[in-house]
Amino acid sequence: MTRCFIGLGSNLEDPAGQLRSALSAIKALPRTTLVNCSSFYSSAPIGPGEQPDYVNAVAELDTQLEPLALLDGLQAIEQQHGRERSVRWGARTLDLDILLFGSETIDSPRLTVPHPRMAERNFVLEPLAELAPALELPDGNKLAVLLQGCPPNRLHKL
Ligand code: A4P
Ligand code: MG
Repeated sequence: MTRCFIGLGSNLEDPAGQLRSALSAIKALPRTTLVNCSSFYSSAPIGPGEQPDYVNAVAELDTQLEPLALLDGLQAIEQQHGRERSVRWGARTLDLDILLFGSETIDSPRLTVPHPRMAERNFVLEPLAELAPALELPDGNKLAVLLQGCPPNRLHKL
């Protein structure tokens, strides 16, 4: 079993509903147990153009899946939720990112773990700190320290 953290984000078509539905789908992934989920947060969009605010959360799970099999499962859930990939960082019905996969560091064409931009995003770090306040990243950085250095971004708990 590997303990993983997944970032959930949506800013289209009932974002909180998208996250609730995604959590049910994550629960149903094979060889995977949903352990916990953070509160839902509203956050200002990072990305091009005018976009609605996001709803973000982090889920904690235990899985026996290999990292790429987990990514396949998460991408299938994104597709089931009408995810269209056009503009990078554009508005989306559902984004599921593997933030951490145990203490592994992965650098492959389809998967980079830890998620390369998590350390500068309070909409990732804040919900993660709710679940695992004493967490350290594989490079030894402490979550609490990263959070202090993170730019603020109109984040509030829903
Ligand atoms: N990929 C590589 N590493 C990972 C990983 N750790 N987890 C690859 C998931 N996928 C990973 O992702 C593109 C490719 O990244 C995938 O095919 C996968 O093989 P995508 O979901 O198609 O595209 P994307 O999400 O638009 O791109 P990217 O660069 O992953 O964006 P981010 O960094 O996820 O940012 N603002 C707020 N407030 N809240 C948000 O949640 N999210 C984004 C997306 C931008 N602005 C936001 C938010
Ligand atoms: Mg993504």
